[in-house]
Amino acid sequence: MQTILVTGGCGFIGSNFVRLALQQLPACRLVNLDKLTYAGNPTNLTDIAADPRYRFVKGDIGDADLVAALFAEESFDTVVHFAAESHVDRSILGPAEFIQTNIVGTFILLEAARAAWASRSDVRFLHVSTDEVYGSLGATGFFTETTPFDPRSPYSASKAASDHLVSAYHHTYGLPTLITNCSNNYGPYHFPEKLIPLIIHNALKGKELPVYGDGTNVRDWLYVGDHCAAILRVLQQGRVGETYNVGGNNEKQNLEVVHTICDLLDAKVGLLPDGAGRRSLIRFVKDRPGHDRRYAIDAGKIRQELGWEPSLTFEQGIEQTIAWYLTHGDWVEAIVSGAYRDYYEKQYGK
Ligand code: NAD
Ligand code: TDX
Repeated sequence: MQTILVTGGCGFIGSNFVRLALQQLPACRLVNLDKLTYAGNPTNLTDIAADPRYRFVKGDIGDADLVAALFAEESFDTVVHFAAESHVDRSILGPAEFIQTNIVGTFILLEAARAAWASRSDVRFLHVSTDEVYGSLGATGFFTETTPFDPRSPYSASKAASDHLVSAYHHTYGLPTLITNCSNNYGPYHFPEKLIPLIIHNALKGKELPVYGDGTNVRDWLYVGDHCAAILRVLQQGRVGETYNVGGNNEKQNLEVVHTICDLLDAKVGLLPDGAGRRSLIRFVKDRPGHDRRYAIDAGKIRQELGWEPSLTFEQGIEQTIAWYLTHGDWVEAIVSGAYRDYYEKQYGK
């Protein structure tokens, strides 16, 4: 039986992964270690919480004693490491937590795995990372696994540091590691501080839709379920010590994404009470400092070596995502009226 430690399983991607792993790996045991920061939400996993194969542990990956005790108690053979501070804007406002969780926390997990696993080769440590470590592209070109790191925000710098540590533990200690660097995800359970869920929520409420700069920055969008499937594929078939880029070949300018959401919502729920379409809510606001211009992933390696392909286009994925948010209004409301309320109201009004 495979015994998996998932870190950050109550977040956006982690919760989608936990659900998929329990479906796809019937014989696994899965322990979810999550600190439940503002971004961690146990209700993301209400449907599987009673599964006898699943255990939730509230705790910090930076707590070395707790992590070592969990390794001793559960005899993990697999780690899938999602836990991180993940929002670029927050890393600009206050980088300290990003350094602590993303760098020090990853180091503590690596140390625990090294101590518990000694020289075992039948184990895997999969580190989930981002394309942002590669920096910013101009109008052309793609990030490959050999693109030099050039992180520009405290968030991406902390993720780059953690990627380097994971790689170093493979080269120095022979730890059987895998790294995935993925482009922007979207889909169910996406925390409403990030562009797509924020725009959906504000557009439904008739609130302003903040677009940074001129809205021409480009992101390469991937449906979260496709990212989770890629992680499982890398876990099962990836070559130890390797990095795999994951992306959906869905480059869009931010303004295009916002227009698409506005138009779909107008069509699905009707125009605003004053008869205007939701594009009228768009406001161009002050740009993010150091805003990366364009991300675009070359996913040729994972496609050719492991046969992974995204299953949804952006057009299909955004339809499904909007449908999910329309039927999960309570989930968003609970977040924006709970502990997150002060931050949200300061930015977007009551
Ligand atoms: P998220 O912010 O939604 O979730 C992060 C989770 O980690 C939360 O449940 C939080 O409580 C938990 N956590 C934070 N600090 C912790 C700590 N010290 N100890 C234990 N748990 C802690 O993030 P996400 O968007 O789901 O991203 C997950 C991972 O995927 C991150 O490592 C991120 O860098 C990476 N990633 C994200 C994207 C994206 O588009 N969201 C793309 C590529 C890679
Ligand atoms: O209000 C907004 N207005 C706006 O124009 C917000 C929140 C964002 N933006 C822009 C900034 C980016 O160009 O939209 C784009 C997407 O922004 P975010 O949703 O904040 O994502 P990004 O900064 O690209 O990072 C995301 O993808 C890579 C995740 O948050 C990271 O964790 C992941 O590594």
